[in-house]
Amino acid sequence: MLEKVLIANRGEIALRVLRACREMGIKTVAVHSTADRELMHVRLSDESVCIGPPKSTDSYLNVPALISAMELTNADAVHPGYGFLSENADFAEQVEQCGFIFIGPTPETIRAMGDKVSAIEVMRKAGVPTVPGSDGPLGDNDKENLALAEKIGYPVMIKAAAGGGGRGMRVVPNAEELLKSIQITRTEAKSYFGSDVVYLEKFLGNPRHVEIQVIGDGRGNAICLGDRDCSMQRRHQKVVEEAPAPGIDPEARKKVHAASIKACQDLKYRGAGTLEFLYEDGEFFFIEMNTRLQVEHPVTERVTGIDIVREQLRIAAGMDLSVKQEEIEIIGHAIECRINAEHPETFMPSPGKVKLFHSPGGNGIRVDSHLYSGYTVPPYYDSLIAKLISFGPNRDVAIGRMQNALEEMLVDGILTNIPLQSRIMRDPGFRKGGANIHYLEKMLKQH
Ligand code: MV4
Repeated sequence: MLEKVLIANRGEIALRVLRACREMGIKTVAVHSTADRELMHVRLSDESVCIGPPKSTDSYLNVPALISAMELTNADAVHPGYGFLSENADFAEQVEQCGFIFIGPTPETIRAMGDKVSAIEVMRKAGVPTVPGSDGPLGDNDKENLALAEKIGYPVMIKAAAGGGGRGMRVVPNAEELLKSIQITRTEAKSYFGSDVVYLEKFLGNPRHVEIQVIGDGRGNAICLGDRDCSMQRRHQKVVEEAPAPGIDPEARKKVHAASIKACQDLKYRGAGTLEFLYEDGEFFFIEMNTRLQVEHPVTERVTGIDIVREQLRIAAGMDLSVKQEEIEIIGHAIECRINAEHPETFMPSPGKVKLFHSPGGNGIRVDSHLYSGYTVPPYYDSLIAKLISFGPNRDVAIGRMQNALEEMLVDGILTNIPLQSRIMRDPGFRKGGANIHYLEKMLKQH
């Protein structure tokens, strides 16, 4: 097993990783900025290193500082959590070149999936269904591009190969707009990501965002832990996630799970990963792959009984996956509400001192949070302060338990989106299940 893991992250996910390490007898090193000395996981870790000033570019994204901290503390491995350097192939490469273990896929895999054009090609070759489109980068031949878009059918979308998560993309309603849109997206892509490579896809008007959790051992063995629905989002920020995705066509689901496993086997994928799909009219279309642990991993853990972080640590140590595909069963339903320190209506961040924190509980409730009474939420980082995860034998019970938990939870001193989450749990469109990616933003406009 690994002896000592450095946790290159902060907040709830740093605490989540620390808990898994401690359970497994692995020593932990916390790294933190000067604004994060009071973090819960810093108190609980075996050692801690201050890696820089509050700004994340100077601390949590500071590669030399992180590698120095690994050397200083004699850590074996680094867990990047999500965000920050978690999908940075150059970081993973430097970690390995310095003789340490990166807890995640190889730098080559991270790089291949970071380029959306190459990710789509890899998946298509493995038999994963993709969105009809250019099947490669767009060239500079206007006639060919017009012919391609005509064949695919408008509206189409132009996306940056180096983009993702909603940045560097544009909907094109008709042929008149195509060439101009390609140019604009290229220019934006060049300035945002340093690459002007773009590709084209058919635009899906009302899809759901359904993603599939996979884990590979890096030697060609891979398992699928089922799917999650993350359609409840605002401005590309997920608000509620659930597992399994409700109301999915069983045949389509079986096929896409099998294809996702096959892709991970072909890739010799190492670690935890998520294949993102759009789901519309009973069909799945792959769009991107995330090569990291995701915020919403607990809903999958709850319905499978598998500890995903434990699997990540085992795989990093060269061990086998702890379960076979035949042993994996999806039981019941889990929902996650992201609790943010923000105004429930304006979404303005609301950092500050938490005068009182009371965590909810009861049957089927999990709370992943680094909050405690007296903690000050700093203004420099994302506003996620807790994840409330409810479980039940079915979706209705999970919703009922979530409603109780939202009412029990107390966070005094700062504003939170708890009232918004309660409103979502009461909303008939959410309660029906299967709302699409536009539902929440439309719901918010009504009020
Ligand atoms: C799309 C799409 C419709 N058609 N691709 C947005 C984030 C990035 N991961 C991909 N995104 C989309 N790609 C095609 N061909 C609509 C979106 C999209 C979206 C996707 C998932 C979750 C929320 C979204 C919100 C707006 C647009």
